[in-house]
Amino acid sequence: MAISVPHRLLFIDGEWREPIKKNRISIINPSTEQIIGDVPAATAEDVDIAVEAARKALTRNGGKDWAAASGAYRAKYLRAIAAKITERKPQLAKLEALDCGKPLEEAAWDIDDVAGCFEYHAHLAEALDSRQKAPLSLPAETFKGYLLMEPIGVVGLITPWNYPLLMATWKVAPALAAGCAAILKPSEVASITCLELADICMEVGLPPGILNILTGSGPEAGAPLVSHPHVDKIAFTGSSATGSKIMTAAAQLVKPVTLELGGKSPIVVFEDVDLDKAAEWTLFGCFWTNGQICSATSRLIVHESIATEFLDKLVKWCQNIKITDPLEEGCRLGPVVSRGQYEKVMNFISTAKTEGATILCGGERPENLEKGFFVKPTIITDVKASMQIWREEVFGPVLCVKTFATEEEAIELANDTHYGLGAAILSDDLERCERITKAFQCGIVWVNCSQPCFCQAPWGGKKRSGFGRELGERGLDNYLNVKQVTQYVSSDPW
Ligand code: TXE
Repeated sequence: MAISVPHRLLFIDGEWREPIKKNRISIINPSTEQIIGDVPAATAEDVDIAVEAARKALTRNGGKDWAAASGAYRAKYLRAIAAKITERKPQLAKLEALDCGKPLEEAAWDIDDVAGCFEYHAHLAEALDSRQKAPLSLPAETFKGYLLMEPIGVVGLITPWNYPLLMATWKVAPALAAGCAAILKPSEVASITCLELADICMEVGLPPGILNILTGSGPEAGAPLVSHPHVDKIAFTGSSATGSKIMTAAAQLVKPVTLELGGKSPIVVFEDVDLDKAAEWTLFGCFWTNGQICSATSRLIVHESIATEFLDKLVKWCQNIKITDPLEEGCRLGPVVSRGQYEKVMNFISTAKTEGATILCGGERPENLEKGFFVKPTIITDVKASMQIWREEVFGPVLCVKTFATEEEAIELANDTHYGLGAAILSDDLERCERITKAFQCGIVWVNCSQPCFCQAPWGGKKRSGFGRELGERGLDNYLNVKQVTQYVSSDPW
């Protein structure tokens, strides 16, 4: 089925609105380099209008329409959105594949995850009702204490391009479940499906102003959202550099932020593994979504006794990965998202060569593809821990490799990074896995796998990978103000 990009406007106060400055941003298909449509470009004026709409939505009817309604009431909307997402999965998956270049099959998994995430947060919204007035056990009989879980208010959600609709959902679903009103600012690089979410919200009759979606650039639409005095919290996923800017701007207003930033996650492979299974997880862990995952396990740390055999296997498998247009049957690896990202990845590879590393395979565009931002899966060896390729996030299909002799050495290599998002260990010795799990300095550990992600499990990192957790009950709590109430219950004077 041929697919066209719907012409959309900004989604503000439950309706489509032309951006005040009437500008639009072109969408480029990364496989063909052709312009396939455009999205509206919001500016500070549109942000003001959306924030005003969100504030009104929270207080409408004394708050009873949303913020002060029961979690069960809000859950109905979350479930209705989930059902519509599932109904529109074929269209949404194709748009996602077109926009950001991921294979259609992967885009379809993402859409399933989006529906699952809304569904899961419907449960959390219902469970929130039973968390209201949770009694506190106070050490004085003359006092009674309890907790009220209140929405934090109007939230600004700023998201990246690698999982456009899924990353938006990780923030929108808990914000709505908690009773907040939100302004979503997706990445200007890929935001088509986020505007389709707006269309779905209209279809299910979400109260106006509860979710507003402003496409546009970081400086023009993202920055005014962060520094808006009536936005109570910012949740951000993106680069560490932008995360740092957002934290600085938010600090001026002492505004809470959660930051899910970059990574350079290790995968440690011991000599006792089944090499085929380990190779599969290693390739999946680094090349899924074309390596454009914050948690990509892009530093392979392999035991020296199996390194040659293991790398031979990885290289052979890499050579058989089908690289083509993401909408083509059997595509396993599409293009990276944009020309800018393509040039960034190629620069990393050429710097690695200049610094003395060896390109074991890949390192170039596929010979048969003239157009598109394609990069062959690349494995780099003879890497030193001081090299840029070992230290910085590439965000492309590039795996770099070091070997180790002892467990201590493996842990030291794994932790020798400014980042701390994920880490994987592959070994048959489960006691060793447990020891190393504790030693890893990060927020997510995969044992005998890499990348599986469930919305029940809290997601986030430490060090320069950011702070705060998304998903799970902890993720919901980011959007809540926990109000403690202490009541004097004795008839005696105090
Ligand atoms: O990211 P940005 P970009 C990494 C990856 C990639 C690099 C650059 O290494 O190569 O970041 O990608 C908005 N105030 N990741 O430029 O700038 C922006 O519009 C407010 C890792 O796309 O971090 C977008 O919506 N908002 C990452 C969002 O921030 C601002 C996923 C992310 O953009 C802003 C993507 C500002 N001043 C890229 N400037 C991950 N952790 O998953 C930009 N934005």
